[in-house]
Amino acid sequence: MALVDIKVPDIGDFAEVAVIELMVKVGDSIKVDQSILTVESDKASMEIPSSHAGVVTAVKVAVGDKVKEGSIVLSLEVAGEPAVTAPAPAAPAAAASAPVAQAVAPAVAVAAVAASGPVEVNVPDIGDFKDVAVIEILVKVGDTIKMEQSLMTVESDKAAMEIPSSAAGVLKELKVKLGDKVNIGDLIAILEGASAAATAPSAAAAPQETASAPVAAAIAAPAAPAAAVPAHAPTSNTVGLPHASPSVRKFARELGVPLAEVKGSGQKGRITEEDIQQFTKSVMSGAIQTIAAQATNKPATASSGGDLGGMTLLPWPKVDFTKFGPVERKDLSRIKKISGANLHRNWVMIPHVTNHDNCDITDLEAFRVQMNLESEKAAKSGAPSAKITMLAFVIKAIVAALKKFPDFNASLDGDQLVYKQYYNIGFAADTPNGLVVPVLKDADKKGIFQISSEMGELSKKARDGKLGGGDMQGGCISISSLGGIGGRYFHPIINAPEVAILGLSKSVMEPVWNGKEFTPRLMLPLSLSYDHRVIDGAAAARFNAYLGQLLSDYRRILL
Ligand code: CAO
Repeated sequence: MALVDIKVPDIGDFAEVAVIELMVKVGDSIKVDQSILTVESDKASMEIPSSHAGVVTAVKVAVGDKVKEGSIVLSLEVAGEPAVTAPAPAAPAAAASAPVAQAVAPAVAVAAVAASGPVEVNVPDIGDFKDVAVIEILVKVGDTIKMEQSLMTVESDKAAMEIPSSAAGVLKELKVKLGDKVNIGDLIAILEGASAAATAPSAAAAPQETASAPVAAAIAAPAAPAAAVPAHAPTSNTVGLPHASPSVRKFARELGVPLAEVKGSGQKGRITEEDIQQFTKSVMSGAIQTIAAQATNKPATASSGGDLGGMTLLPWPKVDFTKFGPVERKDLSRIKKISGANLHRNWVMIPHVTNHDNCDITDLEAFRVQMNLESEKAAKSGAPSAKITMLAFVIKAIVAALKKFPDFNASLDGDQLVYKQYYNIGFAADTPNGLVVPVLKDADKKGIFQISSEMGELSKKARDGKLGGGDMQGGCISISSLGGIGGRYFHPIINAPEVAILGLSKSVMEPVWNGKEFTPRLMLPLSLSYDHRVIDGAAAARFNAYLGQLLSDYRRILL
């Protein structure tokens, strides 16, 4: 046993952040990457994970303290470690599990600074974040927006941040909706009768704070002067808006609890997990009704069932399992929590249909085995060698099928389809912490050996928990292969915003009628789930049949 000090990791551009929530106490056993406290700047809150597993012997900070990168926050008794001061967890880009946040300066208003003209509000500099999801919209069309008022909350898998407006005026149009992904520069709102950031008193009034605040990039519209952007992130522009950490917001969303209706018991009215639980209990017991339920006169949380976006759901069964025998409780892993939420959304929002087919891979498997034998022999005489996998052949074949059926290489974006002209293939990888989907990039430009070797590297990174955000982005279609494990056909869930996913099951020798007799053939089951809003059943059957033809006679790929 040794004592290890746990420090605040790289928290981006923040100089100092306030501790707003302690999530562990002396005596707690904690795991690596478990969130230990929540810190908050004036714009983003983030959870700080532990770099080590062990038992907490001392908590070195209190709620309200200010901390920065390198501040010691906990002492842990760690098994089998020399007494050290633990290095802070690696910077976010290097460690997928470290929290990351950038202060969000006000959304950038561009175009006219004139008092009455329309003003476009764009996503400001949000640091390294890409494709952050809009999880809350805090205003509605017709609202009078104040300078620096928060317009919406966006969330990555690590931090939630509010996007403030850099202009005042009446909200004429919202350009995003819940669930949309946004990036720096994206247009999010149009204000009318606006005065833009150039006139913001806070921009001029707080020079000292300005010096230490991150500077937002101004995104200029063509032929329009970019409005001056206050570099200081405002401090008290969220009056009346709920304050809660990312995990509490997520918890509330999972239960369908409207955060705006929950009274926070934490510091400065911050909403805690207990507040959400208490609110849920009160709704379930009928002590209170949500505003939505009052409107429809029905109970309305996910846990209570009720009216959930038109679906009437039964309450989740609440069982005291200990009545039936001993049990052990374990927290869901971070990956399981993230993938679970994604799978749930995709399952509920995408009308899935799955087309099942078989294809004859007897010759292809014989070729693969022969190539691997030759490779092994070559390796014995010192030549470079690599094992080639069936999945690599399927990836190459699926690229050919995507080229023939471009609808499968599309994504829905509102009323439009985005047709991709690149071929990045995701593959589900089973890891000790849960399911992840690394993406093999530019598969059309790579040969079978290179695909096999890159897949091997990505799978290893996945198992070691070392995949970076970029390794899991940009997929066109995904493959979920359970072939090495077993089973006969399944119904894979589409990885939005992709429109299809191919499931592979275990290939087996089967008697196949060739017109004259039954012959033993190695048959690979293909289960193609598709988004029926984009792909018709006939197209899916054709895609699967074509893929089968390619795998049955790989020469066809050259045609
Ligand atoms: N039929 C029969 N055997 C198969 C097969 C198939 N369709 N596909 C692979 N195999 C065999 C291989 O021949 C290999 O056997 P040998 O070791 O004897 O050569 C073994 O299974 C392992 O195959 P592999 O090393 O080629 O690995 P893979 O390409 O099949 O899979 C990966 C790689 C990362 C996809 C896999 O490790 C994995 O994580 N699979 C699970 C994916 C998953 O969880 N999907 C569900 C998601 S939805 O809930």
